[in-house]
Amino acid sequence: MTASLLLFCTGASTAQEAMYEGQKDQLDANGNGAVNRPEYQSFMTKAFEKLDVDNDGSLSQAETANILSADQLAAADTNGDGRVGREEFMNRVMKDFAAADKSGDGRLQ
Ligand SMILES: [Ca+2]
Ligand SMILES: [Ca+2]
Ligand SMILES: [Ca+2]
Repeated sequence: MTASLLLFCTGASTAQEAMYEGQKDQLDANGNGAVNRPEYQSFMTKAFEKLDVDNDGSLSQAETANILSADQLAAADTNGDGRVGREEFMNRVMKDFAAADKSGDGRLQ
């Protein structure tokens, strides 16, 4: 099972799916009908901040309990410290973006 951290915000199973489930308005900040990397990145930065309730710059198991399984957390936790740091989170979600961007033009639409 792959961890799509977009699950954090949408409950959809892929970034692409999320686009069709009403998140697009929020992701598409400039309203041009496509979501580019900077838009996605800033959306996800906000998502991270929302999830990091104790504000320590990383997501603990407790903070992600409702949205990630232990396996999904472990997949995102590349340095194995049991928490998903900001960098780990952003790496992970940008990989999701790349995977969803099938045409490879840097935009989801
Ligand atoms: Ca846009
Ligand atoms: Ca935290
Ligand atoms: Ca970590």
